[in-house]
Amino acid sequence: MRGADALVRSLANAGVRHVFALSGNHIMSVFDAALDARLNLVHTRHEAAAVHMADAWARVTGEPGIALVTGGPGHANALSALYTAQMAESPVVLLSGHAPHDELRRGSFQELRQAEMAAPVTKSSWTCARAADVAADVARAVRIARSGRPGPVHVSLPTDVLESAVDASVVASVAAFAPESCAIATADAAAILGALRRALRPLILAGPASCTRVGRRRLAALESATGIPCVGMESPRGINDPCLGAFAEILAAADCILLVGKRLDFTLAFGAASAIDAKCAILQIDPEPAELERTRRAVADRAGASIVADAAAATDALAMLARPGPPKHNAWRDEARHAIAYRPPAWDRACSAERGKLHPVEVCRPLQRLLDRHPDSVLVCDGGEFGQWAQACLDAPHRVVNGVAGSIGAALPFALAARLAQPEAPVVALLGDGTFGFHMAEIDTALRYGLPFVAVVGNDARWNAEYQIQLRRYGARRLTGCELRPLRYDRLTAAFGGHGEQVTDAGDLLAAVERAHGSALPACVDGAIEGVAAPVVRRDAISA
Ligand SMILES: Cc1ncc(C[n+]2csc(CCOP(=O)(O)OP(=O)(O)O)c2C)c(N)n1
Ligand SMILES: [Mg+2]
Repeated sequence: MRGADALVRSLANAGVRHVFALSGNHIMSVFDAALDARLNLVHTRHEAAAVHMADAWARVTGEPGIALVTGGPGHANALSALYTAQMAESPVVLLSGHAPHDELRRGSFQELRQAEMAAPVTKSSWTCARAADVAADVARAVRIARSGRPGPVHVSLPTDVLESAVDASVVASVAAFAPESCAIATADAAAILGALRRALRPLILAGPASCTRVGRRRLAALESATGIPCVGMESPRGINDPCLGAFAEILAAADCILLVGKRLDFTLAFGAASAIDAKCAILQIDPEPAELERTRRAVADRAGASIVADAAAATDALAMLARPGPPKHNAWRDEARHAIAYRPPAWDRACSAERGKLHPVEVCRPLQRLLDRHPDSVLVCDGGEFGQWAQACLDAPHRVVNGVAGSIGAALPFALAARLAQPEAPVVALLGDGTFGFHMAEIDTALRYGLPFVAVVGNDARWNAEYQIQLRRYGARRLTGCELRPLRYDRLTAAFGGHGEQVTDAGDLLAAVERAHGSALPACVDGAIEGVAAPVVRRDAISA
């Protein structure tokens, strides 16, 4: 048995079924070993796409997502996608081939300080020291990725580690992959519930890891047990996330906020009085002491309980301990739910001022019918302004959005991995035209592996988010360089062998999307849209 065999057997024993990979000299032993294990390699067209797929797989299934790339440039290509997974709190493990130990610092082929490069975008990052450790290392990587605040982990695998002989006894046990847990003490949970009950307008905010389907169910259970509004936040728009409607009003009115695994970062204006009332008490439960310390520094005068515990387990523990809240909270909760569900009535009449073009709302709204058809539907949203409209207009049991990272480009790999995770449900990805270009070669991967999805492109022939910044900041006479050509992304998809249609009339959209879904191919519906700014939802008006 080689190190590579110990690696794949350990993964397969632990229940890993798919590894998202891109081949290269350093890792061909792993490809070879996978043949004999029950491990499917999804061979992608770009290393970042492989990591994005592992990320989406993790978010949709709750299982760890594993990516495998080659050393040097393969590893470097993968790194950007780790940032998206890190900010989304997604348990991803990146395994990268690596130059052999005995050639290091001698100018080995594709030699690179890989672990150091990956360190800032991972929870932990190291190079496997010897073949006998490889199985234990991968198990430890998965364990770290899933423990505490979930997130990516990297292990570099030198070729000597993968190709040397090892004893079969080194194969890792299933238990070695299990996450470590940090529960909340009952007394701490009771104290927090007490503080929330005493408040007039309490609010519970959760982070990106709580925005998966399982996470949202957990939050809904806590809301129904406590009667206190529980809100998951996963957008770089933070309090201006249009998918949270008029939430900013509620946040500003709250007098006691519990952060559960939610960072007091830029998404909450660092706790500034512009977003959160200067007298509002801030309680926090977080797996990372450093995060608690950061909050205490930011809001020293109003920091309440500050507890080290896992967010998911603490959410469940609070729900278990909670008694029905005082009646005063019912009206507040209804008010919060009403604000979050609010969308400007004008959206119902939204239509484009330009002939042959659609308003983003006209593209998004009809798709809800398709998403509602299945209990496991997946909604993927990505891109600039169009992605914001999509998130604001649509919902589905699984939402995979580009997230707090604010990094565009992952939609097609996300959709492909979501299809692998949900073989029967509609998988609909909404993305901008600029965003489509990042990973369009993955349409080929989708075809090779039989993984259909429907991509709906809001095509405004622009990097509109940046165009809108130029317009706001520098004025209409200083617009520069953000135009794209009116490319036909439907035709590009058809050229790959997929299904493609263009829509220029709102009335044709649903039928086109139905045909795309029915084609059982990776499909693109190109919606020619007017490039309008993303919405900022306020109850009195929509401002851009
Ligand atoms: C990886 C990455 N590169 C660049 C950006 C900056 N950026 C944000 S939105 C955007 C434009 C996206 O264009 P498109 O996908 O067409 O969406 P639109 O805004 O036009 O609706 C750009 C360049 C980013 N957020 N992430
Ligand atoms: Mg665009």
